[in-house]
This record gives sequence, structure tokens and C-alpha cells, in this order.
Amino acid sequence: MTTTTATTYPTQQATEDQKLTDMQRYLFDLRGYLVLENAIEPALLSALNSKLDEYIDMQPPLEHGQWVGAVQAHTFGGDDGLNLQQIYEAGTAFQQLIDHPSWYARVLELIGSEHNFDNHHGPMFIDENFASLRGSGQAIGMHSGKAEGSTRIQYRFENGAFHCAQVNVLMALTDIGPGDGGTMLIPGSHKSNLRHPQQDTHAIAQGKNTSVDGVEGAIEVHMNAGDVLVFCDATCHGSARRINEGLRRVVVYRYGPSWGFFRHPYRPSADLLSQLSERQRKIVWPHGTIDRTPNRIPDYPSPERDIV
Ligand SMILES: O=C(O)CCC(=O)C(=O)O
Repeated sequence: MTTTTATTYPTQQATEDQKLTDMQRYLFDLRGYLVLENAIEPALLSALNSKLDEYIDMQPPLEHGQWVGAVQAHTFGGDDGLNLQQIYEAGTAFQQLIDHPSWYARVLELIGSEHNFDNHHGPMFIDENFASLRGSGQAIGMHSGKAEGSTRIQYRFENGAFHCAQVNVLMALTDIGPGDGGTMLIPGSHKSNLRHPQQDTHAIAQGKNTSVDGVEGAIEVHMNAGDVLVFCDATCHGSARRINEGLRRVVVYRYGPSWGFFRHPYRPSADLLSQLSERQRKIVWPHGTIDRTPNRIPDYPSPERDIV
């Protein structure tokens, strides 16, 4: 196995206007991912962790399927830990992550929708967002890679611009070092044409406790709390098995073009939508509806939700 720590890029000065540097562009195209150091400021990091403590400390402990307001505890059925789906519903700290200045402009550039019809409904769209809490012995198996041929996660670079259909921002809320179950990626697999020969034994699978440990060509990403990993979902990935005690805490927001739709049948609450800025609302639910009036059929119902 080849395991190296990812090269990182400081972003303390990141602002909304700050796009990728030439080196970040080059390396993202080459590898399919970037690490942004210190992307989440200490006060926000602490607020995010305090809120997660409330979910973690709940008694009796949260189980798959249970709701806390508009947040749902969820597992994929394997031993990949507990997810808190719709975590952007968990208060203002999580709302700030929707268009955080450390990654907003960079993600926009990677989706490549700023100057084409992909921004028809808004700048971008979050199709899934969750916190992942993973304990000792847990991991997520290998998945994605260009060879799967999925349009939803595809990587494309054309006419000097990125056009990633799904960009994941994976935020470390705890330090993630050796033994902590770091994310593992196969650099370059967002462009690779062949299925990895070890995919069958390491792939994510219902009821199987797989991980990316031991996969040829994979690297394990180590981060400090507050760093974020930005990667095109087409890059084959998963995680190492956590062997240390305690919980690895990460939050993942997945961004794509505005025409996308939700991965799971979750929808944002009216409460959340009423608290967001105009830009955040466009990212959380860009899709408007149109009244079916005037109508030749009296009292014909209009679509149930019109948020724009
Ligand atoms: O949990 C991880 O480190 C990997 C996350 C992952 O597999 C995903 O976001 O699709």
C-alpha cells in the first residue's frame, strides 16, 4: 500500500472572491482533490462541535431512523458509523457552512456553472449534507471512480474550465491522524478508465465491514480540526478503519449544479429556509414552482411548495 499524507494549502486569507490558485487548479485536475488548511475559524469550529455534543450525549443514544427536529440519525447499514442527515438544520453554525468563504468561490469554480446554463436556478445546489460520527472499528468501503461511469458524480474539464457534477467538502471537526479512520482516496481515479482490481474486495457493501486499507494507489488524508478536504466525487474513495478510541467527527456538504436534486427524500424545513440569506436559500433549494393559474379547471391545485 502507498500511504502518504496529502499536500495541503493554507487558506487563512480566503475570501468570497478568492478562487483557486494556479497550483490548486493543476493539482486538483491531476489528483481530484485538495486540502484547505484552517478553513474553519476556531470560534465556528467550537460552535459546531458544541452542537454535535448535544446529539452525541442524548439519552438514550440516537439510533438509525430517529429524528431530532429536522435532523435524522441514519446509517447505511454497514459499520460506517452514525450519520446526522440534514445537519444544516442544526442551527446557525451549520448554516454558515452552506456558503462559507473558505470554499464557496472555489467550489463554484470546480462546478464551473458561473457562466453557463447550469446556474439557471442558482449558483450551486447541496444534494446531501450530514455529520458523520465514526468510532473504533468503523470505516466506509471503497466507492466511486470514473470507471463506474456515473454522470451524477462525473469529472469533466473543458475549454479551460472545471465541470464537476459533484464536489464534496468534507470538514474535519476533530484532528484526523494515523489510526483515526481518515478519508482515503485514489489520486487520479476521477480520470482513470479502468475499475480498480481490488474494488470487489474493498467496495462498500450492505452488511460488510469494508475499508480502503491496503488498496494499491490509495492515500490516507490526515487533517487538523478545521481543515477541509475538497474532492470530486468521481475520485475513488472511502476511509481507513478507525482503530483509535473516541469518535472521528466530520461534516460533508455535497455541491453540484443548480439543476440537481436531493439524494435522499429529505427536504429543507420552512423554518430553515426562513433563516437563510438569499444566496444560501438558492443553494439549499434553488428550485421554484409555478402557480397553475389562471386555470380552465376550477380549483385545480398548485404545487405544494413555492419557496422562491
Ligand atoms: O467518511 C469518509 O472519510 C469518506 C466520505 C465518503 O465516503 C463520502 O463522502 O462519500
